[in-house]
Amino acid sequence: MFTDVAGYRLPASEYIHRRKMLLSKLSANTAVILFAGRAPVASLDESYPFLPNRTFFYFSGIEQEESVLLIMKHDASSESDVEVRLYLLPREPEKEKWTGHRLSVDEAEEISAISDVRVLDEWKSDLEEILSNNMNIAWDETDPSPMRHQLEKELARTDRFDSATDISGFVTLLRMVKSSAEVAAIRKAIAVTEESLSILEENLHPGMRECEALAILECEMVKRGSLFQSFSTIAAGGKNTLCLHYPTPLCTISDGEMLQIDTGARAGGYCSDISRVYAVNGKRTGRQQALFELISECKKTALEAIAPGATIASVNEATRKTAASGLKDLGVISPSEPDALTSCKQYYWHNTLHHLGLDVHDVSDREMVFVPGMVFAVEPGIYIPEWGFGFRVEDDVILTETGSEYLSTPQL
Ligand SMILES: [Mn+2]
Repeated sequence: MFTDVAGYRLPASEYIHRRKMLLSKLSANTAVILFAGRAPVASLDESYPFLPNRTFFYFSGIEQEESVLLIMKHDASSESDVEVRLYLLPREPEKEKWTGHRLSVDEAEEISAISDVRVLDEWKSDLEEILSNNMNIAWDETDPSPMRHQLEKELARTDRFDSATDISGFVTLLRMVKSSAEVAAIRKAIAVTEESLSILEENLHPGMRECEALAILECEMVKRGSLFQSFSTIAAGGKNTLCLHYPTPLCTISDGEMLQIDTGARAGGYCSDISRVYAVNGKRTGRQQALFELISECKKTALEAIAPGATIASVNEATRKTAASGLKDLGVISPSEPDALTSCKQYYWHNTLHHLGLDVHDVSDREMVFVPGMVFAVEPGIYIPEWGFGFRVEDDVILTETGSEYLSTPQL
């Protein structure tokens, strides 16, 4: 389940509002066609978990395979001359015995506030009607689902392909600014992550394996209803902290070593993304403490730089400056180095922040100037091979009218 946390859901009014925003951008005689997609095959009859296409989900709140959303605007001068339809696989008790409950018409309407719910069998003939009526087609060109590729073929056959409008750019702009319901979902996801982290912290001990830490975290998040987290949790100990997306957490973490955790529960489809570092014996060494303090300093710089009018590049630059001067103070970069900012890049080599939402690295226009309502994961990270470790500390932040505010509780 994508929505997770015991069915945590955004109110249906949210989807009504989003569809209204989309409709306001459409010209007359346009049909927006969006697909939920299906779980990709892993091997033979085994599939990867199903996660809905985010554009489809953003406008419907539905997370059922093979569903189709159709939003039509007939007359540009009339706000009411619109139609919204949802096409779903029909209820089939025999199949549901194998693969679980399918949504009824009433359930789908309750989630999406779409009253015109049809069975998927009707989609083919309805599409033919749309095409024969010469409606303009709009879709999400980034959608890799088989049904969209099928439609692509259909449009190529009727010579309509080049005239189809891609709405993904506009949807990106909508998704970059979060509503209060979206922020509430992200807060819920953060609460689950933080509760799980605090239980992990109580269970840390020298000699534990990275996978044990990972298992404790996943157990606590799943227990709280977050069945599919925002991404695969990273648990790296000792020198493995030098690998950003460390994929093989099987090593033992020895006395005196640090454990890097990068994790995030999901709620209502929305992600959290939090990184913490722990000394497994409960006490940071001098160098570990020094690096932790420098990263905290970088985070403070980033928080001050995240303000209306800033950009991802301006926050990166401000934060790297703090990192460069700190690394000089620590003697990692030579005090006589004339270009500390360039030397710093070998220790601080990833971005400081990314947008957070339905995707963990959420859709964004990277050049766009920050406006209130944007939510970021802020994760300054410094990795020092000469010291045999490095880490990042990551918190989730919202931009308000005046500046940035923590959504998560920063680590001390
Ligand atoms: Mn992150």
